[in-house]
Amino acid sequence: MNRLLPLFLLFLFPISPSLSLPPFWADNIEISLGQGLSSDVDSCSIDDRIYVVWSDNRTGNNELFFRYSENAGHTWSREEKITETPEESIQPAIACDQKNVYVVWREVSVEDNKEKTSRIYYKKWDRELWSDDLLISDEKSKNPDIASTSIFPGYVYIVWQQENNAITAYLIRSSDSGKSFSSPQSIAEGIWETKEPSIWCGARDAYVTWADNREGQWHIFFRRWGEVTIGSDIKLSPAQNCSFPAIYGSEPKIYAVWQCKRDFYFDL
Ligand SMILES: [Ca+2]
Repeated sequence: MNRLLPLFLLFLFPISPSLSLPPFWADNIEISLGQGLSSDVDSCSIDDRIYVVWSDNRTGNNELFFRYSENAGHTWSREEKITETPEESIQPAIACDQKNVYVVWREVSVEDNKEKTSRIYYKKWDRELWSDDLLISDEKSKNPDIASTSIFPGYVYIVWQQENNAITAYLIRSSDSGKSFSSPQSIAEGIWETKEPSIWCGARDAYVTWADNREGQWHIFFRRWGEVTIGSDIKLSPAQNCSFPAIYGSEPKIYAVWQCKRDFYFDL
C-alpha cells in the first residue's frame, strides 16, 4: 500500500484545481466615491494595512483624499479630505511604517494657464490625527516622492526636483519619525541637471534613482543612502533619453524601471 501512495499523489496533484490555478486578483473595489476627476493615486501597505491617497477635484479645486483598510482590503475607511487649500493639491506620494503614515504632495497655483507657483508640502498621520501641512520646498518644485525604513523608529526620506536656473533633484531625511527634516542636499554631487527622483526604503537603507544629465544626455542613475554612509552613483540605463524611473525591492534585491524614448527597459 505504501508503495502505491506516491503514485496516487502524483496523479492527484496535477489535477487538483487549487494547485494548478495561478494566484488571482480580487474583485475591483471603488476607492474614490466622488463624482469629480480622481487622479495621481499612490498607496503603501504594511502587514494587513493599506493606505491610499489621491487627488480629486470634486470640490471645484484639487484636494487630496485618503482612505485605508486594516484587513487587507476587505473593508475600507470613509473618505477623508486631508488638504484644504486654494491651490491645486496634486501629485501625492505616500509611505507608511509601524506607527505613522507620511504624505508629500504639490500645491500649484495657475495663472493664464501657466504654473505660477509649485510648492512641495508634507504631513503625517499617527493613525489618530493629521499634522499641519509642512512646507518642504518653496521654489518651482515637482515630482515629490517619500519612503520610510521598515525598522521603526528609523528614517523618513523625501525627494523632489526643483528648478532655479537648472533642474536639481534634492533629498531630505528625518530621524525623528517625520517630525523634523535635515537641510536639503542635492542627490548627485555635481553642477549638472538631475530630475524625477524616486525613492524606496528597505529595513535601514534608502535606495534612490533619478534621471541625470551629467553626460549631456539623460540617463538613469542609482544610489544607496545608508544610515551613515552614502554609496557611489551607478548608471543603470544603457540607452540615452531616459526618464521617470521608479524603484522598489525586497532586500537584498532592488528593482528599478524607467522609460526611454524608444524602448522600455527593466533592470535589476
Ligand atoms: Ca487644494
